[in-house]
Amino acid sequence: MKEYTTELIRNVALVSHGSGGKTMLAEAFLHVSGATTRLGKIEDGTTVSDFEEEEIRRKLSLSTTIVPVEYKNYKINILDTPGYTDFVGEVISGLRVADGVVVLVDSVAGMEVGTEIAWDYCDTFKLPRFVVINKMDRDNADYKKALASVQEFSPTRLIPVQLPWGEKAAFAGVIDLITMKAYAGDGKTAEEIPAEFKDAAEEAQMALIEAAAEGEDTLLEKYLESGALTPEELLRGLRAIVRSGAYIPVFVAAGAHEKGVTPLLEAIVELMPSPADVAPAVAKGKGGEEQLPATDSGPLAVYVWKTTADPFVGKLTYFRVYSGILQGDTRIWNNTKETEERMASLAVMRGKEAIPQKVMHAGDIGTVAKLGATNTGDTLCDKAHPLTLPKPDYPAPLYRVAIFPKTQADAAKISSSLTRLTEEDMTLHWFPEPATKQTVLEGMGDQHIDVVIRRAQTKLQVGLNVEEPKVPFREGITRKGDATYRHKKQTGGAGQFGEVWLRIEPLPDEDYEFTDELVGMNLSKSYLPAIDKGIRATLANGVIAGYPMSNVKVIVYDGKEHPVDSKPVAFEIAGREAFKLAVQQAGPVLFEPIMNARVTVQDANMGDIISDMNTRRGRVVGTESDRGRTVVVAQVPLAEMLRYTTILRSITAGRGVFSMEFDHYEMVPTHLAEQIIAARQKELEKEREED
Ligand SMILES: Nc1nc2c(ncn2[C@@H]2O[C@H](COP(=O)(O)OP(=O)(O)OP(=O)(O)O)[C@@H](O)[C@H]2O)c(=O)[nH]1
Ligand SMILES: [Mg+2]
Repeated sequence: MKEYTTELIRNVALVSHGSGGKTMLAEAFLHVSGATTRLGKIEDGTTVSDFEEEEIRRKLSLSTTIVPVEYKNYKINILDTPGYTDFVGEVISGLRVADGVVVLVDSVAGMEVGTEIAWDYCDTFKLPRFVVINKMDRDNADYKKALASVQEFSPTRLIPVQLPWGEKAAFAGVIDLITMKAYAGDGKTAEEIPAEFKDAAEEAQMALIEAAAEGEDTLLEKYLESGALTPEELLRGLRAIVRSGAYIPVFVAAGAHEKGVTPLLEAIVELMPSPADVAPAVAKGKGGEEQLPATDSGPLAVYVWKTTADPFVGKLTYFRVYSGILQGDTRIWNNTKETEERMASLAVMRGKEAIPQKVMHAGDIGTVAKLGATNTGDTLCDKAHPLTLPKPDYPAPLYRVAIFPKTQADAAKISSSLTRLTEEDMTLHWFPEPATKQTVLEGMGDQHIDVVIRRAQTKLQVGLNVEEPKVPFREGITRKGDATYRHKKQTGGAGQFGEVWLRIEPLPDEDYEFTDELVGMNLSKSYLPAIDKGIRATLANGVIAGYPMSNVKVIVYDGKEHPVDSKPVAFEIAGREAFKLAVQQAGPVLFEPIMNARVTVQDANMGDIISDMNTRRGRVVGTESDRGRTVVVAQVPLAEMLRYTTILRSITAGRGVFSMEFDHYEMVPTHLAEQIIAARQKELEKEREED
């Protein structure tokens, strides 16, 4: 592959709802540009972009793949993102390094929820975008209806730059309103617009010229005076309104049949910005913020947007050079990890194929193998000029499972494997949950977790089982309690003796406080640490249901000791038992995590969502309206939300999305708490029998 300088590079992400045809469009780009001799198929598992075993098995994309397309003198780095909402983290990572986006809209389904989510992220990253009404060959294709559904959603005006040349089986290609030519099939050659489309094309071109004239004051003046623009002026104006985000141009295609594909490539190089045309990246440097225009002469600033682990290749780091020029086989400074890395040789990936590169210019996207410490989100730079590029926000996890190793050998590898997997995937998290003594894995949905478990098996050779996780309840008290306990044991020679008198009270703002009000000589203060230790151990393991207890203040106010038999261990036991007795008097309760949830659905589903929330002990705090959708805001116990991704999918036929984050702990209603305590007591009994 040639070396491409900044102006000749385009970084363009493809986004849409699942199955919008992104991977096939990328495949068609490669084929028409001559990079491949055969057009792969999703059904045969032969596309360049969906090369991972799991992608082939499921016939859909699971991660963002990079597909460089060489067209004319340009290189278009296509970022093919997954559409299934569980993998939204990959979309965010892809958009982070894109300068423009092609949004695919199915000609039958129109705007869909996955498209809406991706659209909102394009707004977050302020990316100029194209809309492509795709799959125009489908039986029920309806260009006008699909376009209207996008316009209804988009606050930005849409402007067609092409018209479909027929529809459904009669879809022959595209009629281009810039050149006023028709392009049949893959669109490599231009021809006259067929007579029956002439009037429609002329009318549509007027609208296009009017929009393009807004791009520049001089163009607007000329348009107002003469009512026309030359093709060059039209293009110039169009470029301005697309890059500024004033308008979104609309195209048509049938990617899988390669129809409309060349005109689309042409539009990408003509209208989408090069890395040099976008606002400079802003990095944190030693002296504050630094603006980094994409030039080879700037300070080196490289952002890592993706990392993969492969049993054969090892670790592969995907980066974008924001500023400066990157050479292979050198040393580089990882400013995030504050460590130097040895860079092996550089490559450009085309799906799974690595194409070696000597250098990468500012703005380009490439890979390097076998970096030790570097992970997704890190910045690589010159040690003498340390810089940190910002990492995007990823959504909080929505779905959690408890993880168990399949075998003893798997148990030994579990934490290192989970750490590796979570380093690769910014929406995946794991942690040991002390409250339930389970290993928890959190992600965006059941499919996400399922894919991760399979990757653990195939890539890291670690077998994992998954179970519904326990809820991390907490124990607490509601009023004061008071108790005394005497521990006395006489076995042969030395005995044990310790007696503790204590009070406990609720402590709203702190987990635990231990004090004393000892006066006189009944109990020496030197035994207090032992008492404290006994109570702390009990707090960790809980008193009523086996969950950790918190928000308790303990006041030891008296006790008794024995000149010979008193020793710390005796007070540890006495403290523990006195504490347990006090808890029983102090109105012990269970607390549960309450989440703030935002559920976004079509207006028609609002009633169902609210009544379902009521059955989940949720409190609807309010509703907001957002472009034809309703956002239901609720506070709801985590215990009721463990499988909400699936529930929501079934209530809304896949058209709803939600987000949630932990907010606070609240008391579990008595009747439920009783059930949980009884279940835990049974479990404990069983454990005791097994021991
Ligand atoms: N009729 C028709 N079918 C298409 C077209 N493009 C893709 N398809 C089919 O639609 C399905 C999904 O295509 P993909 O290219 O995998 O879509 P995608 O957007 O990459 O899907 P995800 O990766 O799951 O988000 C496959 O069965 C394709 O064969 C098209 O232009 N016309
Ligand atoms: Mg795909």
